[in-house]
Amino acid sequence: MKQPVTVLGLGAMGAALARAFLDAGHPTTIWNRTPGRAPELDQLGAVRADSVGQAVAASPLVVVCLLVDATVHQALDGVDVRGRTIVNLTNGTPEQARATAERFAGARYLDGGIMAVPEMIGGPAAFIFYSGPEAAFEEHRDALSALARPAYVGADPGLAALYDIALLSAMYGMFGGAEHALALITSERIPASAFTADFLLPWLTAMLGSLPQIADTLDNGAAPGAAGSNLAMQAAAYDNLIDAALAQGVDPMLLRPMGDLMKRAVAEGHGDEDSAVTVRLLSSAS
Ligand code: FVH
Repeated sequence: MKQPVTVLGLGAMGAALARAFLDAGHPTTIWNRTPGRAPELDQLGAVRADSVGQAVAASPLVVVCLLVDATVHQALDGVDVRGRTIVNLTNGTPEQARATAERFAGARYLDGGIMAVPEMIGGPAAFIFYSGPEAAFEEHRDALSALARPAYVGADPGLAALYDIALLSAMYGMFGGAEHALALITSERIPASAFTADFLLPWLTAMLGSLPQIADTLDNGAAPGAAGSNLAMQAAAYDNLIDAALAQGVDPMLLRPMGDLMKRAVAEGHGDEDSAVTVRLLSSAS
């Protein structure tokens, strides 16, 4: 008999999580603010609770996947969570996660960050960060493995959100660059699909290969100078990116901050270093 689980929230992601638990054979109780959402789960054997309190009472493991942090507090306001393990997979900040952990002090609270879109849940590429009491994570590791590869990152409940937001920030920065590239290319009516397959994806993949070197510089403090692509050279060429965008009628709003940061690094005497120095400038900004 697999461990019974409850899923609160049956949006695109919550429904995918519930489906993965059902596929793995977990007796699954579901609840959603708007009744009747994700009707396919009923055919798969889910038990639909009439109230959030009834749903929480049904299982020792309660997975919450609502829109934002405030909705978690609204939905669970006044609900008795004592004796439950609450796993909150709703997107939020580290500070929100720590505050929510205090709010659920009567329960064991794990915060999580889902690194997947709904279609990836239950598949090999999906992973989920967890943080909070390690014993609670270990007790439920098997059940949580039905959703995605679990990655426990520490006892501080804010850590999973920090990892999550770090990866989302990297993704949005990368997409911002790619979207700008596509705006340039389509400004000349060049087909976006062929450009993406033949050049954009291979180029980004190759360039991502420089990340371990930057990370090594950050970890080990050594900044021996950039091998073949120092910051002074990059900053000098960067004006061309802005000028070309303007000439093509493309707004360079996504590119400008990166150029400003590189120029600052050069002005502060780091022209012969690699991009690790810009990480340090960002970290010291606050
Ligand atoms: N979908 C994705 O690609 C991403 C992947 C990474 C993780 N995110 C986060 O997952 C959370 C849920 O996202 P979702 O895709 O399920 O979102 P929706 O389909 O919009 O469903 C939202 C659910 O939240 C319920 N809800 C909203 N407000 C309240 C409230 N005040 N009280 C109770 N429930 C509430 C909503 O219920 P209803 O509108 O059907 O009544 C849905 O169940 C999210 O944090 C993503 O950032 C997804």
